[in-house]
Amino acid sequence: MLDYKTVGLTHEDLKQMYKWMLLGRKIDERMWLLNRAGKLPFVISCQGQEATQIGTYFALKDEDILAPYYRDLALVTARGITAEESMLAAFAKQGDTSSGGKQMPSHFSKKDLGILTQGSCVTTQVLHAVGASLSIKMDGKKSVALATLGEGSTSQGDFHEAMNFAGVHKLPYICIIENNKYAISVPSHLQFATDDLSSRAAGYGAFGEQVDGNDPIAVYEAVKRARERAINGEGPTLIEALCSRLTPHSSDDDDNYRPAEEMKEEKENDCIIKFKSYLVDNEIGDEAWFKQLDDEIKQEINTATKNAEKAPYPLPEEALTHVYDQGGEQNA
Ligand SMILES: Cc1ncc(C[n+]2csc(CCOP(=O)(O)OP(=O)(O)O)c2C)c(N)n1
Repeated sequence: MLDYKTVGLTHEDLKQMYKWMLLGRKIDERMWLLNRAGKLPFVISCQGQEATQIGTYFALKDEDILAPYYRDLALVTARGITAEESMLAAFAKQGDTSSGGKQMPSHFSKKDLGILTQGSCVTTQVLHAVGASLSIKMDGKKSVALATLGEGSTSQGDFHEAMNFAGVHKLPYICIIENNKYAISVPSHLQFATDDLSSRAAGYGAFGEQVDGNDPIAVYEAVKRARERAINGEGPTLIEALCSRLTPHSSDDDDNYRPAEEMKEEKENDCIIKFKSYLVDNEIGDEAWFKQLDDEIKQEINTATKNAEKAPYPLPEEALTHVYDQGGEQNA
């Protein structure tokens, strides 16, 4: 773990980081329970990727635009989508911020928070974020647009087109690959032939860097520097964060295709456990603090679950809302 003192983070920052990582993890775990109890149709996890997401969150400012992907539960929760709103989306209820309960779960978006709406085709979000970064540049604003995606998604044409365009126009764009080493069941060596993905940045005229995605401090540092370069007009950055995926791809599959030994290693490398030990070793959090946090989070998730479960479904008359612009030509 990178030494927090070298990057200017305080004890309070580190506690906040841990809190957001844990909240993301616990909402996710609850969703799996609800899925196995037959209450939620589908879950796709952030588990193992919380350190990357929260390190990223901490390096950004409210005015930055986010185009996340379906595993970014911890990131969007820290940004302001509440546990209850995520539960409403998972239960397909009216209060879901992305579509009023009509989109698949984990298609995070909330306009007020600068979280762009997303499609189900992987990698489309990188183009949306590059478009946002072009508008930021044209408006002369001092902010950035950031997209995340899995390493398998970098095989899509959209990824290369987005990076190339951002490099050519020196856009304030940050792309984070959350490399969890699998695209559903396809391992890295069948996804790309290079040793790493960050070195591709040179070919796009971007800055590239690989970081330990299980270390939120290292990710924070890398994204902070990327943001500074972007604001200074130095163009885009491609960050490859090496993450662990602690669950199957989604609640619809199992992970029989992964060797047991590999899964054991991933679990030993669990970013939440490692970060907790770091806080304990550095005397930043004691047992009483961890216990209180666990209790608060449990309470928050219990309330979110209960409220979402009893919330109303979208009405049949809403079938065409949130599809086209309200009052727009296509919204007959
Ligand atoms: C264009 C497109 N092709 C295929 C899919 C089906 N699909 C959904 S997630 C996924 C795997 C993506 O893997 P990766 O980008 O590595 O992300 P991870 O889920 O591992 O985080 C695929 C193939 C899709 N949604 N969109």
